[in-house]
Amino acid sequence: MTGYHGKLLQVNLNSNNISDFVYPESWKDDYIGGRGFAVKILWDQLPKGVDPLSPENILIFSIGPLSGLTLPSSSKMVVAAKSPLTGGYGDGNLGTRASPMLKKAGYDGIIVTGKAEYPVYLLINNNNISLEDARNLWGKGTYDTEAALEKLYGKKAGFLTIGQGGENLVKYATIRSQEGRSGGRPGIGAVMGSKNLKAVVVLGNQQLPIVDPEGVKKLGKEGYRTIKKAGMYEHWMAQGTTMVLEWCHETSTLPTLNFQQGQFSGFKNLDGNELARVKTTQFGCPRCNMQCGMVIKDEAGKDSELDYENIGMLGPNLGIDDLKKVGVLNWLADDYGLDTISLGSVLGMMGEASQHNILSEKVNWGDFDKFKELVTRISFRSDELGNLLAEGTKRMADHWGGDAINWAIQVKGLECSAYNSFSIPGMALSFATSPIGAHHKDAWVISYEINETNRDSYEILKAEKVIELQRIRGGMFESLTTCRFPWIELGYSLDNYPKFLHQVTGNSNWDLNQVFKVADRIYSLIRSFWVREFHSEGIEWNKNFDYPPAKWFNEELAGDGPYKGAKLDRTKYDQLLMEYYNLRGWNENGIPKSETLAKLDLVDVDNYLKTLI
Ligand code: PTT
Ligand code: SF4
Repeated sequence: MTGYHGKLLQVNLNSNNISDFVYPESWKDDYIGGRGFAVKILWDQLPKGVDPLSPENILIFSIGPLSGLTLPSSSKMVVAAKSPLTGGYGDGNLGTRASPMLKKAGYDGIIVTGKAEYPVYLLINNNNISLEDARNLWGKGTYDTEAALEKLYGKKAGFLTIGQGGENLVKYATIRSQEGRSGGRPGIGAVMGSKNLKAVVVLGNQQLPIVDPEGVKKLGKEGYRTIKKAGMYEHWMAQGTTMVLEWCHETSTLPTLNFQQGQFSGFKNLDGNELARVKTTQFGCPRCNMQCGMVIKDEAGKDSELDYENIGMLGPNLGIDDLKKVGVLNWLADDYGLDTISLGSVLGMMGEASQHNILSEKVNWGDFDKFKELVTRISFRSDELGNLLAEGTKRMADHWGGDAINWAIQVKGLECSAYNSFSIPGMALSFATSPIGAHHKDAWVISYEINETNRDSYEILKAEKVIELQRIRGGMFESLTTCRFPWIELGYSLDNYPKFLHQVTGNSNWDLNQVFKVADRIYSLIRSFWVREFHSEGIEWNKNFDYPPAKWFNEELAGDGPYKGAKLDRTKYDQLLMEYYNLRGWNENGIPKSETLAKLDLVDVDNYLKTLI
């Protein structure tokens, strides 16, 4: 009983071989779980230079020592692989019943390699593991797939599914779960599709490996009570993440018309107040009392679950000011299993290309019907345009050439989430140095930057804050693996997490500093993975990969508002980036230095990198 099962389930779809992967004891202290285990497996086991959509790629479902326990918002799971969108490390984090179920089934994760001869789903029922025929599910959306599996295995099972987007290898296809959650923005759903794996079903009822169950129960109960008593709890329960939309408009950071502008005249039709007015129900991930899944009846009569990112990217970014129409695009993305952020960015780029008259086929801002038609053409790659848009904004820019790179709002190929950062250098740095390509999840520094610093300055404290947040959010929460919302939204103290770790594992050495050292190890290993994979393509890693979207340097923020005309300064950004590297112990190309890797007990990784550079 050590807080872990000590093994991951290993499934080879080429041979149908199913076995246990017993990992070294040291991984628990060195990588904790979740993202930490995922990158360690990819570094150790993935042959370099593998095509992400080939059978050789490794698909990982990884939980952590706190996953699924009765403590606040614990039912998260990391899904990871080499990304088909970026060619580097890719992962996502979704709330799913598969997380507690996998723990109860006796595994700390699942490793999938190979490609099944025909579509299958993986069925895990404690120690009974099988691959089942999924040919009758192939071609179905995620809602119907989950409903069909639920009929067979009941509501208590955990489900992970892909839709037609994953089947057709759309490069930003995600994995979906429990009729509302979606994870794996950098195309982890496409990796699942490339393996002919339609779904994973998990059922378990074994005892959990906790050293001090009574202690966890007590601290967990206190946690739920603390969260309910938080001053913002009621407001959060009314609006969830959508409460930030109005703030983004006010601060000129709302992505509008493909990030050309930062304010949207129709924002009141889409903000948290409007959502609270029209929402029909709300739900949460298992083990959570914060229920941020806000559901509305969309224009087509479907139940559509909306978060801020979905609304920002499919509303203002496309010039659509009707929540029920946004709901339709969001529902389709959920059913096809596409990431709404990248989808909104791809559609926005199409809108901007049309604005510049470079295409024979056009879409006008606000043209809901046309955007809706494009979502389906993308999901099925049904024609030349749909096929191109399925590749993401970076490849669209390569294809169109000329100024198109200014319309691709991405870093390393992954599209930016819904925070327009023309005049926000710290947030730009956060997007640029996120370990999976542009995503706000590792360091949402924007509210600190706007509220507590000189907004458009390039002070070193911004680089420090980005790293602090990356350690907490990208390191701690992604490896534990629990939801970060109790802390970030309602102030649940970070100090609770090492306490839980101690109670679960029996290791009394855990404190925040120890956790942050693991976070730094994970970051440097992920960076080394990118360097290795790019090198295998003949590309030498350099600082240009850590630059925010070209638009924020090359154009000025348009539209209304006090920040009209703002843009980033390349020389100052460069200095901020160097300060970031310096603080991380990485060299001027953004590659971890030998002494840094030695301090993080990654000498083997250093030795390997020395053979490349
Ligand atoms: C996350 C990204 C986000 S982040 C959102 S809304 W957000 C979008 N949601 C999508 C969706 O829905 N459907 C869809 N088809 N595509 C979507 N793409 C977008 O995906 C998510 C919540 C949210 S809501 C956030 S911030 C927090 N993220 C956490 C995280 O990353 N780690 C962690 N330890 N805790 C977190 N808690 C919060 O979880 P990706 P989810 Mg998602 C419908 O996974 O790939 O990281 O993309 O996980 O279960 O849906 O919860 O304003
Ligand atoms: Fe899931 Fe939201 Fe709860 Fe986090 S706060 S666990 S995303 S319902």
